[in-house]
Amino acid sequence: MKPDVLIAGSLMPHVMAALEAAYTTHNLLKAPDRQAMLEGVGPKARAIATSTFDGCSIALMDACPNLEIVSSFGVGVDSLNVDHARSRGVIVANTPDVLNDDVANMGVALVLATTRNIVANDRYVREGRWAREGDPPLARGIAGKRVGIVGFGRIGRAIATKLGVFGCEIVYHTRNAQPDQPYRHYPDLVAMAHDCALLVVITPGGAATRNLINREVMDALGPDGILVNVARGSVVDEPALVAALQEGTLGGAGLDVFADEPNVPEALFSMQNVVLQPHQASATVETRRAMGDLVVTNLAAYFEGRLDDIKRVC
Ligand code: NAP
Ligand code: 8YV
Repeated sequence: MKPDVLIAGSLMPHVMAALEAAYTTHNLLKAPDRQAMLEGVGPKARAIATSTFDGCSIALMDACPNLEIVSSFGVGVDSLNVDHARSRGVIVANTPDVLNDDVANMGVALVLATTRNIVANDRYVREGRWAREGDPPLARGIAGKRVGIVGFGRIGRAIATKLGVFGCEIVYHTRNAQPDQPYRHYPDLVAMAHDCALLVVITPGGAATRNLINREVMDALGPDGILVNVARGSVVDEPALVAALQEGTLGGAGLDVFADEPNVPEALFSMQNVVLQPHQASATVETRRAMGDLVVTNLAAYFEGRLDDIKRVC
């Protein structure tokens, strides 16, 4: 008999097709009465397939008393209640590594877009201002600049390698130093911000990193400093960021993620020194396909008893 799998997140068509072929699926997102579906199907569901975006609430897990595994689309697990899953002995599988390159590329793209005024200058040309007013102000280079990476895991290290090619001096902040890395570790984030021209944030979200980038960190980065966030909106104190940009105590920002997506503080819209993205760091055809494949292969590894092949956080 095929295992019963609850679909609790919006998944790509190729993922849905593979899951529907291998399991008896129950799509909560399409249920006319979600509660009724949960009451009927919850007790027999052995797996939940979801995404970082849609998450997996404690109530959803607990509506599935025989749950064995949650397989999620995305590397971030801040929306998946991992501690609760662990306490129940439920495996939480995610999609690490396959997105490192594209997420790191977005970090690099935001570094270049903010320092070189790419978006503001694009508008300058389209609005006919180049012809009317002449060249825009000079931008800033990044060769020789010190860039602090906040969070130095799979993606943070990929960003370091890529920015190294541009001649940046890389330093990093994490809770634990990584002695095998050739870069300076700063245990003190404010001290690192003070010494850097740019910060690139790529930690997990969740309680441990909430508002890690606070006003003190932004002030240390300073009026010429640039903050790039490809981690989670929750890692940056967003009202403090808006205030620092409005007051000119922070030089600019490149933001892929926000505290209350898809809502973005309107004050940012008119700022020429800010580049905004709608949470697109992993959003390429290639990477999203690979992430989707991993949602499927993680479940297959579990149900085929190949537990060592599961990409999992618990
Ligand atoms: P990872 O390999 O687990 O690395 C996480 C890094 O963050 C580690 O170096 C860790 O070091 C550090 N860290 C954790 N808590 C910290 C804290 N309180 N203070 C300072 N550093 C801390 O994760 P990854 O695969 O690189 O992914 C990182 C995150 O990127 C994901 O969790 C996700 O939220 C985000 N992400 C965003 C997008 C997007 O679309 N924008 C796409 C993919 C991922 P220590 O444990 O030593 O502190
Ligand atoms: C996706 C992400 O946008 O992997 C993550 O943690 O934030 C992104 O890759 C997200 O997973 C979509 O649900």
